[in-house]
Amino acid sequence: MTNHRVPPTTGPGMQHSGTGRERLYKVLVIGDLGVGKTSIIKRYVHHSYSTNYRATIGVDFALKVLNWDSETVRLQLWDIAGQERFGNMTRVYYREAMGAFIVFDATRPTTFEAIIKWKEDLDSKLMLTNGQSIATVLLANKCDQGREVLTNNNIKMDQFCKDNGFAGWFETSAKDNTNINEAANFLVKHIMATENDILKSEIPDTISPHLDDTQPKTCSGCFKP
Ligand SMILES: Nc1nc2c(ncn2[C@@H]2O[C@H](COP(=O)(O)OP(=O)(O)OP(=O)(O)O)[C@@H](O)[C@H]2O)c(=O)[nH]1
Ligand SMILES: [Mg+2]
Repeated sequence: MTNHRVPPTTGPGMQHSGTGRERLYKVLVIGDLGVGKTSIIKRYVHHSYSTNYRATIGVDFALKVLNWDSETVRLQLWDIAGQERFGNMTRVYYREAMGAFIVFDATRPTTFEAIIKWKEDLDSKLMLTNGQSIATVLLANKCDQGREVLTNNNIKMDQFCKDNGFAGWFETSAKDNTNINEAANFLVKHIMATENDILKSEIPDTISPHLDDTQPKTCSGCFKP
């Protein structure tokens, strides 16, 4: 069965509860087939890992709740099947997302090449209200399988991120639980920064009236002859 169910979102941003501020962020997890998206989410949210591969069909969801200073941050993680890049549902899935992980398998160069295609797909279908792309972090997964040529040049990877609009990159392993919390915290920080930018850019221009005290005051509301 194709899973094209979409959970209700209350829209990105801040809500107030009795105990303090709450933030809800929709975060996309995208990348080619079998790179480990579902495994990363399972590790992050359910603290578990399995070697069995069951391809995600359509999209799956998970919720991670974080205590962030005195606030609660809810990450609604959208685990989008690798095969969806060739479908036409991504526009629907991307709607209202505030952040994204784009994942590749550090042992398979073709999945690294697909990163650009995923990023282009994302940027062409989703933009923040200030015209910027959403906070996006690159994950080089399966790093437990040895450091690969793909990522062993940190300077090159940093430059790749700069050139292609990624906030940063992490070598991760869902198997060994490497860098997953770190990458998520990094993404949340960048989402919060972009959220502040949006709020700033959305403050409407205010017009300050200059009252000229030398003019006689009239009352347009009273039609006195
Ligand atoms: N060695 C190793 N294997 C991993 C890691 N993460 C995932 N795998 C394995 O890679 C296979 C695919 O993982 P999934 O998480 O299902 O991949 P996916 O990206 O969700 O794939 P689709 O749902 O088809 O898009 C599974 O057999 C996992 O056990 C990792 O960090 N290290
Ligand atoms: Mg999956």
